[in-house]
Amino acid sequence: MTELKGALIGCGFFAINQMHAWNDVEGARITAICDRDPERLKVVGDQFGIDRRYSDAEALFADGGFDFVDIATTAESHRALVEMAARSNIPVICQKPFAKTLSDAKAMVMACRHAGVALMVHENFRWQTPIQAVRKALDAGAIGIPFWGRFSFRSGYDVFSGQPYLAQGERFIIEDLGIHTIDIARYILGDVRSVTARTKRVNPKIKGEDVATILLDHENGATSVVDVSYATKLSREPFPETLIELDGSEGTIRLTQGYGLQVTNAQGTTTTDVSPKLLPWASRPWHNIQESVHAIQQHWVDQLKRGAEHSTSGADNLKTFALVEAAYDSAAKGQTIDVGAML
Ligand code: NAD
Ligand code: 89Y
Repeated sequence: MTELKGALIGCGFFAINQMHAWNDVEGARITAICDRDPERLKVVGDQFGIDRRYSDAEALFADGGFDFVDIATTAESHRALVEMAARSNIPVICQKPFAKTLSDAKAMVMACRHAGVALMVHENFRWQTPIQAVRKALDAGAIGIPFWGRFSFRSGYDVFSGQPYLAQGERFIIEDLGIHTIDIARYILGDVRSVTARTKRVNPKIKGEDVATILLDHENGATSVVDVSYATKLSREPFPETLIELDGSEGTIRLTQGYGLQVTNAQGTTTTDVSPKLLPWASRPWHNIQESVHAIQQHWVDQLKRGAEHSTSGADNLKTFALVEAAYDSAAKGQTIDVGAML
């Protein structure tokens, strides 16, 4: 198999996971890195033995010599960097949140489409082992046709120590975490027609909302609730588990805390352990997310080599991103938002 060469831009907190995963992915390796912060460039360059180091993305693209770029910076820089990749005809992976606004996100998809380069958003949560197991059970017809769902992420975990910028933005949980939960809802129950949301800030030390309750009307007639909180103190901390409840015409699925998958139908109830693997470089409780980083990056390489569309392509992610925008809009106006009109 020819090995693809990649460049990674943004050597911060989460990029460490991406770099570890690239070491394990078959068919690709990172040969150049870029960060405008010289300290981060040195830490990641030394840890992963990368000699080609750039402080400026324009200089990285000008030198070239790589087959794809993995953008692991925060959202403010995504549009400029994705457009740089498109101008250089380089296929591109971009971290979530894809952009600052839906119109930026649309422009980024268009730029890559016009350049004819692949664009995948690093929307990894749907690649988690437990989420894949739920999808598999549904596809096998275990509960017939689902008509209702709940996708729940409630935690009191301190995400601010590793990612201090999360405490500083006007927007927090929907844009940062709920975006994944909404994407899972779309992945499991399909695209969404309209959104109604309510938000709250409980933690006085942060700027944005840390609690959101979102009602989704799916195009197939199913209804789901996405509820997310970083203000929920529980006896057993579930971070970073997404819990799922699905009711279908022939039974129910429950993805419970501790990675148990319970399926109930006419045959009775089965409970399966769908825990993620603890990869050699991973650490609890992040291992669920870390395993999904490896899975999505392997998917990137496999689909790129086949010339096939990625599960979380830029075009697919516009539909998740629009739901995030719609949720904020709904909470601000106290109204239900028609999503079709936004896309
Ligand atoms: P971070 O601030 O720790 O790291 C970002 C790095 O990018 C910094 O080192 C910064 O110097 C560098 N950078 C920013 N703009 C640049 C530019 N124009 N050129 C070169 N370097 C630049 O942020 P983080 O916590 O690692 O988050 C990065 C992204 O990953 C965010 O969008 C975040 O939402 C996302 N994230 C995703 C997951 C997931 O599971 N998918 C988990 C955590 C974070
Ligand atoms: O940034 C977030 C993400 O994408 O997954 C969890 C997280 O690190 C904190 O909410």
